[in-house]
Amino acid sequence: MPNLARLTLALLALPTAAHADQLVTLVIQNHTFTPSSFSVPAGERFRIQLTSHDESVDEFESYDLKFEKIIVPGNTVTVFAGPLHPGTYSFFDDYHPDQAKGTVTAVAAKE
Ligand SMILES: [Cu+2]
Repeated sequence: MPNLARLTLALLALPTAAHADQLVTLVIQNHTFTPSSFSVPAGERFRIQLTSHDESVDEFESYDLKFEKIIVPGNTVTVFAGPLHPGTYSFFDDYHPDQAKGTVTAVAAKE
């Protein structure tokens, strides 16, 4: 087998997508996020799937994580975020920002 083909096969065998982006599931109800705080591994992309049990439209937003998404009652939306440096980042419902707030903490992997 030509070396190039052998190399290609070897690369294909590597676990390039060792794990899919971590999925975090949130609910918003009465303009309150549950959970309102969660952790993710630093340095990895992740997804946040938010389902609304509110009775009015919300806007799921984060300046820190750079997403902004309208969510209508009864719907589910997914946003992508990360990879993050270790630290705590905030998100909120831009239509009820004083009430609906949450944080994501990116935790460095142990060496
Ligand atoms: Cu709201």
